Formats: sequence, structure tokens, C-alpha cells
Amino acid sequence: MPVSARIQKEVVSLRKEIQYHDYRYHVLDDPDIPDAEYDRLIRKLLAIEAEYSELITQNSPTQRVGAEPVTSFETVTHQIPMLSLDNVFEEEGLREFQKRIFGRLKFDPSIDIQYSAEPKLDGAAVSLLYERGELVQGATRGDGTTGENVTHNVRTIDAVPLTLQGDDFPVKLEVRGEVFMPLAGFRAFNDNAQINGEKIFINPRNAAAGSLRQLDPRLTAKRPLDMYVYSAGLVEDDWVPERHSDVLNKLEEWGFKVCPERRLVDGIDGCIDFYSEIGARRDDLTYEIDGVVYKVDRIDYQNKLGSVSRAPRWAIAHKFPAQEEITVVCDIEFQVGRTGALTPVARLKPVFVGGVTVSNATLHNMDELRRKDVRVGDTVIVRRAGDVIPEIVKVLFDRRPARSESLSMPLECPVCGSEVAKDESNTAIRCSGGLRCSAQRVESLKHFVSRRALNIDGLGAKLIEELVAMDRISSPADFFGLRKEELVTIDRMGEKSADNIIKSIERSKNTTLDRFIYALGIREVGETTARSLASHYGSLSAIIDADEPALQEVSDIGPIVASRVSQFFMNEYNLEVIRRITDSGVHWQESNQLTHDDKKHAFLSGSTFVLTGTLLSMTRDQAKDRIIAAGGKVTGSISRNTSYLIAGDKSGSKLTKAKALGIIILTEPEFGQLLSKDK
Ligand code: 9MJ
Repeated sequence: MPVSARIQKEVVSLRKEIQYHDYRYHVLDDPDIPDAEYDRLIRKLLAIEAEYSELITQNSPTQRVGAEPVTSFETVTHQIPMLSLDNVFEEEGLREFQKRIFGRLKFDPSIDIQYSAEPKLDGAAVSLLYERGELVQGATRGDGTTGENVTHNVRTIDAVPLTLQGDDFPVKLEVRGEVFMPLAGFRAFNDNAQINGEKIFINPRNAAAGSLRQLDPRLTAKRPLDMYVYSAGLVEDDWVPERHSDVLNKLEEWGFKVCPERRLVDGIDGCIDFYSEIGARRDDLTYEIDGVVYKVDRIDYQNKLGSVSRAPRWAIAHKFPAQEEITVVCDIEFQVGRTGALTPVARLKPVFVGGVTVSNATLHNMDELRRKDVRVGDTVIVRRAGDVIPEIVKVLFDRRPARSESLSMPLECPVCGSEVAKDESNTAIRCSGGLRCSAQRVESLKHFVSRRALNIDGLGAKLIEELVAMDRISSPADFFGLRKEELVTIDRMGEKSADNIIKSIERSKNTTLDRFIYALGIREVGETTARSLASHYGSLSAIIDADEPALQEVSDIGPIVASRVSQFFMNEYNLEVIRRITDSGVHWQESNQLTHDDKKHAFLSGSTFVLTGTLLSMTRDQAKDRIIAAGGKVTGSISRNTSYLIAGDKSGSKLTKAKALGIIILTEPEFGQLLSKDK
């Protein structure tokens, strides 16, 4: 029986409605119906399609993952070659680029032209072909002339419209852009792959390219891929845009995602400002970029300039310093931390990566060292992204020298010679020397003076190492006996610096109980636990007197932490150090002295906050202190347990993750209002 005209009409209208909501959600990031309502529309369409299978079309919103696996990739010839871009790394190269194009256009060097400035996404270039607004083909760039047909895979990417919006698109339209894996998705994907013993991708670019090269689209559909488009290729119609920026705006109207960071800039100075700004925000972006691209905005100029072999003359990529480089491991040493944990560190042949020269990379722990199988003499890929500690991504095994040896666990501490033991967790190994080990002493002294502990300014790592080496300081109590006259005798120390240190030491004597407990550096006792102990017991003597079962009654304290705290305060040496510190005048308000008002302020107790982006009215540390003062907790990353995300200016991936988990997001003014509620 033929399907009634009414049903046919309903299917067409449902699809249009769903496609419109997909566009609002994926492109405009501004859905105007709740998820439940959207699901209802999809279910309705699925129900009709189940009943009348003849109505199913390849581009129905229900069919993104419907395609059967292919047995091999067909070759696709790009009718207009997919060009690549010339690169520059320095401002000088950029000015030469403009000089060349101004020469060809016979422009006066003093004028400014406009450029379309765009982040340069690090993914896989893809071409999408539409006929009468319907997606008919997706292809990889390949060598620029021929690529591979990956239609079955691009159809699974939500950012790729199956049907275009509006009615003024060309009959035939080819759109080009970059398929990429956003960083949050990349990390989650790799975490999952590691748990399941599956292949890990070394970077989001490989992850995107690898995902597109799946024969089975059901696998691609599971990969968190996204796409921004950046140009039109083949166009069959009378659409004649005047500017590249008009092309991008039009593509967005037709339903494609275009990078929201794109901007029109004036002249090379405008380009450089854009480069600096995007560079500063690079670590906050939710996707990986390797530079920015500038394109002459006027298309008549572009046409006059034309292309050379593989790259257009009217565009240039301004690359950031590479974040990954190849170098050689000269040695592997073990560094001893504050609590004695031994961390393997690779000493590298110095290499310029991520904008700095790197000569060390952490290997985290023995398990990681074994998993990556890093050996002295190996050629490795080292990565330094943002302010993160450089790390070894992988060993290039085919360059491994003959007769290399894997490193065994050290039996004694490289600094003090004490025996080394495996940690309870079996991952870490620890020096058993405690404060007899000078490395542990130095690290615990650095911790004692650090900003969120006693906050003593001017006592840097070098100075502490020197004071320990001179035997002038062996416990934190010794800081309070330092005199200006002895500080000035130390290398390169001026009168003024010495004076400032002494003043800072004096200032630090007025502290709080939680800071003091944190400063003691008891294993497993971070700021949060220190705060719990301080507010539960109110005085140091009460904490010292508490036994393990009593300590376990404190919120957030389990048997392990209770045992660490109890052991710490049973140690005579530790008690003596504490006595000397308090004798030298270090003091705090104990809570039996706290007023009723102070307690009332714990109105944020039970709430966990994450801070992201730049706050304008206060520093992050100030915000953190105010949350803590009101009884709240602050953590570094978003999880289901987060109560609020405070999103400052230029918030990045944390904001995206918080949105995804449905966590309450507060702007800075909203946060201010929340804080003012306790008054
Ligand atoms: C990337 N990768 O983000 C181009 N690209 O233009 C942008 N790549 C490009 N444009 C012409 N934004 C050839 C390649």
C-alpha cells in the first residue's frame, strides 16, 4: 500500500525540524528546545521510519550511523586541488609575505589590507560535497589531487550537516575544512583505551585521521569528532562572494560549523596581535591548534594572486613553536621528593620545544618507565604543551642502539644512600631516610615556605638548597633563627633582598592553624585535610592528642590518613621542631577563641568549586580563600562531584566539560552575589 501523502509530508517536516534543531545545537551552540523535546521528535521520526521503511533516506537524521562497513576506500579525485599552506614562524617572514603580495598587486607599501585571521586547526583536512543541499560525498585531502572516499565516516560527525539549512545554497557545493578531535574527547578516549588495553593515539591529529580511516562507520561514530570548515571548493551556481569572510559567514548560515575565533584584522600588525592573543589562549582552547592562518580577505585580490604549485599565494600559516620534538635520552636519574618518593627523570639532549629549551622530562614512576620502555641512548619524542612539565611521548624503537639496557629499580636512595622500599600502592618507590635525607629535607623546607603554606617570600629553591648544603638549616624551625647578616654573606644576595626575606619571615609568624598543619608536610595531608583537622579540633594540642580512631571521625579522613597524622605527631623529633617554631613566635588563632560569627560563615560547606578562566575582581587565590573561609572546597578538575564552576573570562575546556555534565556555572558577578549571601 502506498504511503499516504500526509505521512510523507509529516516525515519531511519532522526531518526539517530536527535538522534545524541540530543546527541550533551544533553550529550556533544555542539550542531552543530541551533535550527531552528533541528526543521526542527523533523517536517520532524513528517510529514512522520503522513502519514505512521505504521512506528512509540516507540523509535522514536517524541514519548517521546506519551505513554498512566498506571493504576498502575508493579514490576520489578533487576537481579543484586541495591546497596546503606555506608556513612562517617569525614576524619577519610574515612581513615578507605581505611584501610579495603587495608587489604582485602593485600596492603602495603604506596601505593596509584586511586579512581573515583563523586559528590553524591540527586535524585532518576533508572535503564535503553537497548536491541540492544534500551531502553526497566526503573525502580526505590525500595528496591534494586525490584523496579517499570517507562519506560513510563523515556522516557520523554531528558537526557535518547531512542536509543544508536555508534555500539559497548553490546546486553543487564543495566545502572544505578540518575534522578534529577536541582535547577533552581525546583524553577521555585514550583513558578508556588504556583501561581496555587498546591502542592509544599519540595526539589528537592522529586520532582524527585514524578515526576517519575506519572501514566500519560504527567505530568512527564512537570517536568524539568535530569539524570546522574554512573554505568553499567547487561551486556550481552564480554565488559570487566578494570576501573570504562572507564565504565563512554564509557557510555558517547553511549549517556548517566555522571556527568562532575567526576575525577580520587590518594589516600585518592586526595579524600579529591576533597571533599573540590566540597564542596566549592556546591552552584554554578546547581543541589543538598549531598556529594561525591569515588569508587576504578580498576574493578579487586572491584571484589576481593565484597559487604556486601546492599553496595559494594569498594565504599563509603563522605557526607556533612545535610542541613535540625528537631528542636523545642521555641519562635517567631518580629525583627524591618531599615525602621520599623517587621519580625517574630523563636527562635529555637539550631541544627547543613548546617555546623553551627542554633538557629534562619526567617519567612519573617505575610503571610508566616500564610501559614506555625508555632507556638511556634512546631517541624519543618529547612534548611540552603550555606550562605542563615536559614528558616523553614515546620511544622511536627503530632508532634504539644495540645493547641498550632497561633500567632496574634502584635499591638505595641516590641522595642519602638509605634503603628504598616499594610504596603500599606498588607504583611509587620511596627513600626510607626521612628527614635524614637531604633531598627530602630541601623539598619539605620548600613546601614549608610555599605560598599556600607559611608563604615566606624570597626563599627560593636555590637559596634553600644552599642553606641546607651549608648546614645552616635542617628543619623549618631554623628559618626563624636566620639573621640578615648571615644572609648577605651568601652569594649574590643584596642588603635589600636579605632585608625583605627577614621581613617576610617575621610576617609569616602570624598564620592560621590550617596553613600551619599543611606546612608541616605530613604525608597525605593536603590543604583540604589540613582544613578539616583545624576546624574539627580547633587547636594544635587537640590534634596532637587525638588517636587514630578519633582522627577517623574527622570528615574526609580515612584509616590511611589517620595513621599518617598520628605517626607524625608521635615522632619526638617532629614535636621538638613544632615546639621550636612556636617558641620563635609563630602563632594562630585557635578555634575555642573563634566567635560564633566565624562558624556561621560556613555557609558553603558541602559544596565543591572549580575555578577557570581569568577573574577580574580578584585573583584565583583570593577566590579560593574566600570559598574555603565559607566552608567550601576547591578542586582542580571538573567531575560529577563538582557543585559549581566559576567561569572567568576566556574559560576553556573546563567550561565545556561542566556544561556536558550539567554542573551549575557561575559568572564572576554571580559568584560575587553568592559570596555576599553570608553577610
Ligand atoms: C586550518 N587547518 O585550520 C586552511 N586551516 O586554507 C584553515 N587550513 C587552509 N585554513 C587553504 N583555517 C588551505 C588550507
